[in-house]
Amino acid sequence: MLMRGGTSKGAYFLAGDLPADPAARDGLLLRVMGTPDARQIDGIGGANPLTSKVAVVSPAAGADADVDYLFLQLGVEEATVSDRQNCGNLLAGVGPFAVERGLVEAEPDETAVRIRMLNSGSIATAVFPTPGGIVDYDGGTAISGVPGTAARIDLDFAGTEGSSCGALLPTGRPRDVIDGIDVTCVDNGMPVVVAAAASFGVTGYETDLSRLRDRIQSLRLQAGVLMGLGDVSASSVPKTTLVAPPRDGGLVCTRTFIPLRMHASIGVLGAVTVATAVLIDGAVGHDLADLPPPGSPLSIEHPTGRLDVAVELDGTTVRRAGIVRTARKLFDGTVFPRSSL
Ligand code: NQM
Repeated sequence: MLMRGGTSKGAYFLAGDLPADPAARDGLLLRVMGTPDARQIDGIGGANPLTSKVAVVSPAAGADADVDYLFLQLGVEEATVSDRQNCGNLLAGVGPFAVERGLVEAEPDETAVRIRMLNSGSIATAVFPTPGGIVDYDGGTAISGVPGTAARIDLDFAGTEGSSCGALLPTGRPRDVIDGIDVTCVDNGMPVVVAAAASFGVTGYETDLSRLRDRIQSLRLQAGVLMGLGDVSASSVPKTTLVAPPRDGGLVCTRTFIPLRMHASIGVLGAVTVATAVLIDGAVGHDLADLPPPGSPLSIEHPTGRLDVAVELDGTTVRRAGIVRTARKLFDGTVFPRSSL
């Protein structure tokens, strides 16, 4: 099934429909997407990392979840398949997909699905409308980066701290210096290196920062080692987020690199992680942020609007993280991958 999940788009599969061997599965998925090719002309990928994504869903192996969700990020020009990051955007489609495929029985009004995110082991709960036991994708909720409105999907996260790195502040410090630039290395669902836009000599409000590519790569390669991720030259994490003072009533303004292209907006768990960093005393961004009263949404400004997240901290312990998204079923059918890479 092809679905839009939040501001991403991807192919959703039942795990049982894919080869069990990860190498065979990854080879098949590359051919499904049309990777490697800048235009992905011979596959169903959309020539961008945000539309070159796969969700693999299966009945839950443990009693603490209803379904298991493995996220795979495919390269566009490079033949890479990575399970080293979560995707909170495709996550928005997992609950509806589980109902559509009969893995979860819908309630008559709204349905809550507990989803184990296999990439990190953490659990998310998705709540979405299912009037009469059928998923309703239509509704009045707008999210920046997606035209029109759709049904609201509430996502609540548990245990996202240190999802890939083992600790919220993987270096043990709220601030490090790399290449002479102050950074905060942080992971509350997504490994991110946060740096002030000004320390790169830019405002952080630009729409094209491709000129920073080499400096971003140098920063993230060194940060990857400090964060315990090892050699990240072929990995989609850590991401890098440049922060600047808000200029649209939000918490902070961001420009995010995934890992080297600029994101059209910002990822869900990326936004949760950046908001978390900014709340921490001594972290990069804390001083330039406009902190709202406790309990208010934290609005992350990005190139195409704002993304509101909820994060509550107790020192450096995360008490709560959540977000509102939408998703839509776009197509359900048979894909015909080419026979070899
Ligand atoms: O941060 C893009 C996206 C993402 C990931 C990325 C995501 C998240 O916008 O949870 O959703 O950071 O590569 O889908």
